[in-house]
Amino acid sequence: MSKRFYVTTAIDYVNGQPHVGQAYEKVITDVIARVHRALGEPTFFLTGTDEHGQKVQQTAMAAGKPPQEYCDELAAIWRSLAGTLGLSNDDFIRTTDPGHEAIIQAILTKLNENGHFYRAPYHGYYSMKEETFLTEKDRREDGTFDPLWGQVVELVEENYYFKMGRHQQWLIDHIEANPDFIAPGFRRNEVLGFLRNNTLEDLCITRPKARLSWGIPLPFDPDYITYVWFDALVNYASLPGLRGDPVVLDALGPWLPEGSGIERNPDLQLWPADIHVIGKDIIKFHAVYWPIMLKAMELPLPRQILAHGWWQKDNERMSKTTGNVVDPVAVIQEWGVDAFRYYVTRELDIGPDGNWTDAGFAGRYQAELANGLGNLINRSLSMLRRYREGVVPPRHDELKPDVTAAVATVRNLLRQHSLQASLIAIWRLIDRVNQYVDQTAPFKLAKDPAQAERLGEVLYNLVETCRVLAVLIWPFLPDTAGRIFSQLALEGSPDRLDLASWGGLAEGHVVGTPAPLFPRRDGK
Ligand code: ME8
Repeated sequence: MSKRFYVTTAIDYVNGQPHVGQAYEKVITDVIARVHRALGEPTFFLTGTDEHGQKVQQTAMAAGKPPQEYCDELAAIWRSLAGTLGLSNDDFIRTTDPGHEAIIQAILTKLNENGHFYRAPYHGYYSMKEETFLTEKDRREDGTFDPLWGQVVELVEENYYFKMGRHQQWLIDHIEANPDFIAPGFRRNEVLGFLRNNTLEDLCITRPKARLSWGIPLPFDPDYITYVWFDALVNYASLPGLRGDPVVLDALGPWLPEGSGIERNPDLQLWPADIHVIGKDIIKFHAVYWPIMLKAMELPLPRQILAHGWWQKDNERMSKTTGNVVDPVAVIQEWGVDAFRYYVTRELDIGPDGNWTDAGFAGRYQAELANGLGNLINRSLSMLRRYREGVVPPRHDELKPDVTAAVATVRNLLRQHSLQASLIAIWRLIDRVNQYVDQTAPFKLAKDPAQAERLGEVLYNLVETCRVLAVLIWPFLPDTAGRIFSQLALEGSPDRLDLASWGGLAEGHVVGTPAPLFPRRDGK
């Protein structure tokens, strides 16, 4: 068995209800996973929850619950969100899984024995909210710290540190030699600029248990727990390891505890990850610390860190205090999952920041989904049933050149993970074919018995295009794509791009009954 295409999302903190930014990231990652499946590549898609650390401990305390109980409740909400979003994830990791904890401890032991850590006192400032140490450099001109850091306290404590100095140059070389390692390009330049102009400070990888108890115990010092980011980043490799990925298990070697019950599975080759999809705020962790951790662990680096932008609502930062956070579940309940998936991938390219507006959402729903795609499918099928009792006429290739060109364009764009551009190209085809209906006017042809053959030609072109469209939209709108296939009375799922070649509908096949794909939302 060959290596699978392995794609991951950031794992979400379970310190509140899911918001649209987290949901967006999961959707674009799901589309990428489905694209690779549609291209016929064995694929593995991982998502999950980040459950340790100060933020979660504080939220659990505020809710009056023991952290584990609190996490169990919240993780159930996140798991169900994956279902609500229509994700095709192959697994769901929780950092409180005992298997993950065992792997973290094995890695920490290995790195400690190999001399990557040292213990030292620290005197300085600490952001409770971001769980980060701050220095004098982080002070603003007036001597205060940016409110984004939340409460900043003065700390004196001993901790364990990961030595960074020896890693800076090879990491710069790696990023320079691999132009696709960090995408988009402007993010790559930011990381390179940071690495070239700053000396990496050693990374503090512990917190004293006396101050923070909710974390994975440090295997070689019972007074400490593991820093939440060290624990969280490893999820990408621990899950493959737990499922028996030989590359990960070889790196863990003798450090894996006896009796862990993990069995090698040579058929499951996941590591290295092909893409880590993350938000712009956590690039440093993924493009600097994570590669260095992997190098120290003697594991190959991921092929790409793909950083998306952030959503605002009506041009303002979404925050619980302002109360303007878009709730993805409420949107899906009102509009349907595919409307949500469509809006977020169509509105925002992967990279820049985006702006959610309810009017923009409703506008795209009405114009592009209901009047564009939905109307085309509905009228094509309705006419075939009305004029031909649903029986597919003989093949005719009038739209073949347009459809074939669009399929080739979309296939290329999908390979590059240009999701927004793919949707634009698909909708260009939809518009073209809606025009074709207006130009050929099958409703007029139907009135003239002498035009019966021409009517058959037009109807074939229309329903065959509907079939191809189902295949093209499947990675983005899997539910709608499946419904188009069932309205066409086709067996199986439109989940392979190979099915997009022209001429798939056979003469004599009888299609089913059309039903509106995107019902009118009155009052919107
Ligand atoms: O950072 N728009 O978790 P998280 C777009 N647990 N994306 C957004 C967003 C917004 N408004 N707000 C958040 C964490 N995100 C860590 C990750 S990975 C080993 C550990 C994105 O719940 C954010 O950029 O704060 C991140 O990629 C993801 O949601 C989870 O954020």
